[in-house]
Amino acid sequence: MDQTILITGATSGIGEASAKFFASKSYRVIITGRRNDRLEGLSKLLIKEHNSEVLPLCFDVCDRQAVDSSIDSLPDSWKNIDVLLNNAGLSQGLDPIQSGDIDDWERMIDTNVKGLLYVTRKVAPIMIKQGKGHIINIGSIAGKEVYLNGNVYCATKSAVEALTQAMRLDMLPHGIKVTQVAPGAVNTEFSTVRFHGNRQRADGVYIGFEPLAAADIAEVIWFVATRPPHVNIQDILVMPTAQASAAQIFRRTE
Ligand code: NDP
Ligand code: 8X3
Repeated sequence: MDQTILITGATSGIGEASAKFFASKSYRVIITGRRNDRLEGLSKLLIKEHNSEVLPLCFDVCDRQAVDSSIDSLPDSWKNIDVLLNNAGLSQGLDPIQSGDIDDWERMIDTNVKGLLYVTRKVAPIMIKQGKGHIINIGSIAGKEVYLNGNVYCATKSAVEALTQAMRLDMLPHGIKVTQVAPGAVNTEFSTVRFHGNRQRADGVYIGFEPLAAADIAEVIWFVATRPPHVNIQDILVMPTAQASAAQIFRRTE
């Protein structure tokens, strides 16, 4: 075990699946998120199933001080982060701009944009110091195309795409790779969070077609993270076969 990955948002969905995938490949995994019970549970599972080296760190990516102190608290033996998976993110609401909830907008901007920046600002200097590293940002089809009522979520994911490109320029002289993985519809807790816990509405998002599973994206993240040192996949868009664009999903009706 000589490679270390720090995953934000490892308590469910893509982040949790990535923690399992990388642990199964003998990576040392730093798992983070706000729900400590889930971090503890995942930690136990990874140790049991893969005999992994796991370090859970409970913090909110929106809380700049907590980000700083959590990463500062890493023991020296855990500070050599090889891969940063900036995955923590969320959507809140699906409303037109004239009636959207401003608290929803602020949560999305704070988490998807500012949170990603806070974590990157702490980890990038570590990578520069060690002369290697890979930052992988989870974008979205929503960052490439807007869709009806997606307004602020789409804007935050457009920001992730722009920041990925900008980070790549800044990291170029330091040999640090920067990649965006942009998924289409993945069946995780994403829609339940978007609809503020309304499971019925969330389940409706995935009816009539086969969405991606979190494990499908974890496998792609693994692929991009394991290319040879001279190869960087800059941007990868992964969609369900039944999804042609942000808003075009072919649903079968029984
Ligand atoms: P989930 O809701 O299943 O997982 C989101 C993760 O983000 C959770 O682990 C959650 O942990 C964490 N998170 C949210 N807010 C914070 C915060 N303030 N601080 C720390 N962690 C936070 O959704 P997904 O797995 O689907 O989402 C992961 C990423 O994938 C997001 O960036 C999302 O935008 C993106 N994405 C998702 C798609 C989809 O269709 N599902 C498609 C394209 C992109 P906790 O609540 O414990 O803090
Ligand atoms: C998450 C999926 O459908 O909101 O990024 O674009 S979607």
